[in-house]
Amino acid sequence: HAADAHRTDLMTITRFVLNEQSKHPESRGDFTILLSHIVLGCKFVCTAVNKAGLAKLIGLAGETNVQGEEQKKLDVLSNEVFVKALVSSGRTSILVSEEDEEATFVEASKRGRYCVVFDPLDGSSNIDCGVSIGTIFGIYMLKDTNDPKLEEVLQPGKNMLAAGYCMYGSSCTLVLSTGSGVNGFTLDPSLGEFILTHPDIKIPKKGKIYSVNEGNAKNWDEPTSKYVEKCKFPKDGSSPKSLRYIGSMVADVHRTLLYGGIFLYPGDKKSPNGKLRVLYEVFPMSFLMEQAGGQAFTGKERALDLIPTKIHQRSPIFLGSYDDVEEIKALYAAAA
Ligand code: AHM
Ligand code: MG
Repeated sequence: HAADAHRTDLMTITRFVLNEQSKHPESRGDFTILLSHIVLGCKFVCTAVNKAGLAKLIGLAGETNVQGEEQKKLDVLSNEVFVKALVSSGRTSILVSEEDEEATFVEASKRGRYCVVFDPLDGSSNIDCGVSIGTIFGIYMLKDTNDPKLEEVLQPGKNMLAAGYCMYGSSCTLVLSTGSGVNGFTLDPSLGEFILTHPDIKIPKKGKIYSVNEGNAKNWDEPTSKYVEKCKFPKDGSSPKSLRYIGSMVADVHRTLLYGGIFLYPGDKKSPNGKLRVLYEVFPMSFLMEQAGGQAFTGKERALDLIPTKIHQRSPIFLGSYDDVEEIKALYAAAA
């Protein structure tokens, strides 16, 4: 049908979340407002990332700006945009960003019910070669708006109200869960709107891909080594898994979510807690995995049960298809 070539009923992310929130009578639209500020940040970063390569090549922005100051690095710029957008939303009280050593406490007049933990531009070492990078975020609800304390964000990931990421790749894709499934939205640049393109994402129960930095194998512990060995030389007659590793968490997790398989950043002898940060990398991605029917494990426990004590704490992480994570859990249980 010719008519099918043009969709006329566009489910934007705002409309989608408004629909979802209307199921909760206590909802006052605050969440929708908060989310629209996060979306604004994502759109800004998307545009900045797309221009980055060009700006360097043809000196669009040049090395220095009119004041003679050096141009801000993309990750620093992205952080500023997110912090300003979140504060001005009037819906946040505490912000934790990968870029800032300390948490930001929002001034009383602009405070709201939510705390946002985020990595404004993850995988930034990939910028200069044009590989996909992303923004990751998690949202907690405050107990007491009048007296926000750091403890509000030092909570297990299962207490998150919502989590998501935006991937700046061949297209700009925002994946979100507010605790009832996972949905993916793609930015339509001509509309400047995120449109629902991946409704109700479910991760395959078992996958054919494993994703890990094998350059660290020398220092791995036994369960991780055994697991990766099994991926390559399965003894049960199944085919070996394929290896895919981009080195950009958002891209590696996005592929895992859509195609299935497992993503791991284990601890090792040199870094017992691995590399990835609990609050704004491990938790949001684990939240999404569980919501999509997968699992997330730290090598010791369900990732979302972990209680962080520091805002920039790290943890080993194994996440992905239910059956694949089940295997690594069994290996750690056997080694304990
Ligand atoms: P970053 O916050 O410095 O960008 O580091 C985080 C990134 C993740 O996106 C990715 O999963 C990981 O580092 C890759 O690390 P490695 O290069 O050690 O494999
Ligand atoms: Mg990061």
